Parts: sequence; structure tokens; C-alpha cells
Amino acid sequence: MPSTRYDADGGVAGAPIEGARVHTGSLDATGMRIAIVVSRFNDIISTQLLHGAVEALRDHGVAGDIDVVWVPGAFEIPIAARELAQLGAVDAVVCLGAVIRGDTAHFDYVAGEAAQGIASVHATTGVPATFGVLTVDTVEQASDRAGGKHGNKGAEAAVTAIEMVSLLRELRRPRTAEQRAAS
Ligand code: INI
Repeated sequence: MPSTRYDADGGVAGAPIEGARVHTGSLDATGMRIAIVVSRFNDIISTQLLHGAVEALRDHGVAGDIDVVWVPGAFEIPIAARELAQLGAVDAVVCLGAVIRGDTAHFDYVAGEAAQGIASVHATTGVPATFGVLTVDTVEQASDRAGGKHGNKGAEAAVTAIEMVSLLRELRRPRTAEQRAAS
């Protein structure tokens, strides 16, 4: 079920446009199988991201088919996400963690590898892997984004996963001869 989304700033994303076919994903997750990979490092934050993600998945119709996989740190998220994607048992992987800047360059390596590694999962497997890993300077900034005043990025990553699964299904759907002729 394609959907039209209206941006808060008045923009219209996904609206019909004359002379073109517009493809959008829906947020109906009924029947979807979703895995969540979450890192234990900074688990005061990542647990909040996890709760936000699970709540969002359930709110959108994922019933009982949620696997939660804990890894030690954000650096380890990509290998677990890749394994899940390659097994073919899930429709999407939601990746959650919190990388908080310290006094050394460690932050840059962990955050960079997590981002690149997660991006490479969906690029190489075709299974959406969404990025709900906070990369922030302080615990307060992390808390604001893990159910605080800036929302819950875990929930956002979960909803994004649903939309991408739906969109890919739409793009992969075989077209009838009539549909091809009309295009
Ligand atoms: N892992 C995180 O998830 N967040 C961090 O802030 C973090 N810092 O700051 O070090 C972190 N480090 C651990 C890393 O992800 C690996 O688990 C570790 O390097 C072993 O491979």
C-alpha cells in the first residue's frame, strides 16, 4: 500500500506526479521479520533505543517476529548484521548503539567502522540495515536522542526498516504485460 508523506516544512514527498510512476514504501509491517542488533557498550542508552525500536515495530504490526541480538560494541554490529542478512531469515536488520566521543581518536574509528560496515551490509546483501547508532559528543546528547527531547532514534531506525522492506518489495514486484505496456 503506497503512501504519501507530507513533510513538516510543507514539502510533499511521495505525491503523485504527472507523467511519472512514483514508488513509496508503506509503514504496514504485518508479516515482516525484523532483527535488531544492539550493542552493550553504553547500554544505559542502547537499552532505551532498543525499547523504542521494539515498540515502534509492534505499533506498526510486527507481531512476535522480532529477534534481538546483543553484541559487545558498535564495532561488532556489522558482522552480526551481515550474518543475519545472509541467513535470509529476516527482512531487515535494525542496528542500534551509542558511540560517545572521548578524549582519543577511538570514537572516530568505532563510529566510522560501524557506519561503513552497516552500509556495506545492505549494499552487498540487498537486505535493508538501518543506522540507529548514535554518534554524539556527550551522554546528555545521547539521552536526548534515546527517548528524550529529540525523540528516539531506535524507533526511527525501526520505522525506516519497515519502509525500506516495503519499498523494496514494491520495486521487486514483477510487472504484468499491461503495466509494462503502459510505462
Ligand atoms: N563501543 C560503543 O558501542 N560505543 C563507544 O562509545 C565505544 N567507545 O567509546 O569506545 C565503543 N567501544 C568498543 C568497540 O565498539 C569495540 O567493542 C571494541 O573496540 C572491541 O572490538
